[in-house]
Amino acid sequence: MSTLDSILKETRSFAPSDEFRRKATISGMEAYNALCEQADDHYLSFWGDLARELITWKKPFSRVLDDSQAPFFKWFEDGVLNASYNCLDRHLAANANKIAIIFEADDGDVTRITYAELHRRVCQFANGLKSLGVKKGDRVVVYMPMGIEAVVAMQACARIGAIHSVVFGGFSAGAVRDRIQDAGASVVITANEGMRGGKNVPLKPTVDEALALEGAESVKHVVVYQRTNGGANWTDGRDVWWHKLIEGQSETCEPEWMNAEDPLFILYTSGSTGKPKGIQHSTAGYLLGAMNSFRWVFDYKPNDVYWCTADVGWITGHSYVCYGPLANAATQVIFEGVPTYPDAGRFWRMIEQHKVSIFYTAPTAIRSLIKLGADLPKQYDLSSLRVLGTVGEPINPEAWIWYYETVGGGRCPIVDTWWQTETGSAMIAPLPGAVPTKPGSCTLPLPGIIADIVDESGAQVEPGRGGFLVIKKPFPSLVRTIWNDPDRFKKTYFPDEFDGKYYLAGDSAHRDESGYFWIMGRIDDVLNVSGHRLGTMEIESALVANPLVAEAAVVGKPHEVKGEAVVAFVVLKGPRPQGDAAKTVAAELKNWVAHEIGKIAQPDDIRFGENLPKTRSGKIMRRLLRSIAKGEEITQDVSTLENPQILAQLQQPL
Ligand code: 7RM
Repeated sequence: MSTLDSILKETRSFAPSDEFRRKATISGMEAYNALCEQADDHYLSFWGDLARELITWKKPFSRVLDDSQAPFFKWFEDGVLNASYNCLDRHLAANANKIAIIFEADDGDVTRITYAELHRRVCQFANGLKSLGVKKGDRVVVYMPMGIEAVVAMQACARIGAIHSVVFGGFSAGAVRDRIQDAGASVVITANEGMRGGKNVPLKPTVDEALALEGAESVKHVVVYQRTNGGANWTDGRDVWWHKLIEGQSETCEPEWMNAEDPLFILYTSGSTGKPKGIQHSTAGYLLGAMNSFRWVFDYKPNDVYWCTADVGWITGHSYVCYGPLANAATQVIFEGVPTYPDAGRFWRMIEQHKVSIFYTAPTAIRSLIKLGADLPKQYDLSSLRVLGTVGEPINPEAWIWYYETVGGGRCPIVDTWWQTETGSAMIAPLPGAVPTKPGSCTLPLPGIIADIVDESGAQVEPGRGGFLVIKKPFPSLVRTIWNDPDRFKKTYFPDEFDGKYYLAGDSAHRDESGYFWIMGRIDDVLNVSGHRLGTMEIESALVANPLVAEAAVVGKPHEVKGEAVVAFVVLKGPRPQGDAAKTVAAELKNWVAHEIGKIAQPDDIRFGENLPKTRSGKIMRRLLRSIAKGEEITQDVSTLENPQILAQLQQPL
């Protein structure tokens, strides 16, 4: 790939208020720069000091990094610890009665649970798992609705040294089977059903179906949490109710003391091709990344009420629900439901009710809430908020400004956090009391993260040019390997093109004159129009800047002259236009893009839908859109698609 042409022009910048900066843990650019310098000058002691300061060790480590088998790096290798001990036990002296979790169910029911109570429940459930024969190193699949029990299940695994593999509750039986099989899981933890948007979602029936498929024979037991009154089909000897399992179990459970490099969990990610990769994380390095980035990126303080809307089925729900907040003894909200039920004011009402001070969500949720009620936040008291965050995809400047003004009241820094399942914790994000933000940019790397943008020879590209986003030094929370497939790990993430030295993120990005990072999309999504390589994100941002447009996704289709032509899939704020009205709006949008960024980026073809095809975690499925743009029949697996019915709309030419 040659370098990319960057066409997005966004010059607004927002520094933290003096008051915010003064109170922040990392206060001002001097403090940020000092940390970066420390990391540059003494990389190993920088990470070693943090690991000693933040983690409670059973036995301290003697060496920070072993890179003799790069890229299979080992951090803090001879240290001994337990992740669940670090999230629970060590808080009991000072914070036993502090609220750990405020759980709001789909129907609005609220449950509060203290650190002491969470600790008791985790210990009991851990003892229950042990009674089923689960031991250190065993793999346990967690297929649960979002709730306290999902966190208990993960923490209980961590406590006894079992490796959890959380599978998002929206995945199909086939996907569940694939993950069970690859991991060789012996136990599945699930619920009879979940509740989302007022509807019951079956879970146990999907597990039954998965276990009836070939390849799932490793599973010996299924633990079933009774979330609703609905029953469940039962396989005697295999299935056991959660409440029966913990009956009579002790409320204490000595943690299994783990080596720093013992796997804490596997989380499967589906890339654009091939079978899902089992991203394997370590115990100590991962925990350090999650814990440290939580306090830096959110400027976390002990009296904050923090809410991350991600499900535990995604890495965000691991690092910034299960591990980061609990390791910091934070109080957090977790939510079972969806942002639009019973109405599009749900998030804002919950922020008001629980006095949320740090709110972390995805751009896709923000855009859909703008579409459904741009003025709704004004009906709620959101004055408790002090930090806002985004994750999962680039946020277009229009949505950013709305989030900043309408939700944050112009008062709250927005932390746009770039990271991946593979990186385990936030890599590029503003420290909110230090780094001024720019709408659409994830700003600067965290201290200790040596990110860069390079061309295919590994040379740094000049400002304004796009290229491959890489991380040039190993860091503690980086993926250790792909479960059962070290060769694929090496080829995918430390390719020979860069002498196996750089971690290749798979995203394209560019940097502006002040060194800020702008993510342009996945490498596979790049367009080549008449020799200009364009990131999808910039054209999408231009489209969304038009007042008529709520959401847009851009892909390429082959073109005789230009190589590739731009095809845009657009969701309007109003109803989906048809016939001549659609043609008129399409012409207007084409002119708009030509005017905003230039003729080169002008779409040849525009399609309108009521929505875009998205994965369950809200990422747009561009490979599907590429097939539609080419007029191909859709043969891809659409089992992870949230809303399959809109494909027909998008297939309709104007
Ligand atoms: C945390 C998460 C990773 C991919 C990543 C990017 C995209 C995530 C941002 C972003 C622009 C961001 N893990 N991505 N965060 N793009 N700005 N702030 O999402 O493994 O599920 O996805 O998501 O392409 O490579 S993930």
